[in-house]
Amino acid sequence: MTPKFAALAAVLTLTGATAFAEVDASALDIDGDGKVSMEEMLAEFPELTADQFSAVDTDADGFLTVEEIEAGDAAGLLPASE
Ligand SMILES: [Ca+2]
Ligand SMILES: [Ca+2]
Repeated sequence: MTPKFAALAAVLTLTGATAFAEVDASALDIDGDGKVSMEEMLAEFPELTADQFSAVDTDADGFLTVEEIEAGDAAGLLPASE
């Protein structure tokens, strides 16, 4: 690996870590019931559509868990947060 590619890899790793940390899923759970509703998601993601919510809600129970949000964020399913 050349120094140039090593630097690029370091930047990509850093960028990925930063993007992953952007969504603090536990902070989205406003009422503290352990899951995040569409209303709670809209407080952080005003641009979120019902289709996007459904795509992140992998078990289709109508609520998002921290795991679902983190997976959805990593997959680029969430819009930019405010
Ligand atoms: Ca909640
Ligand atoms: Ca769910």
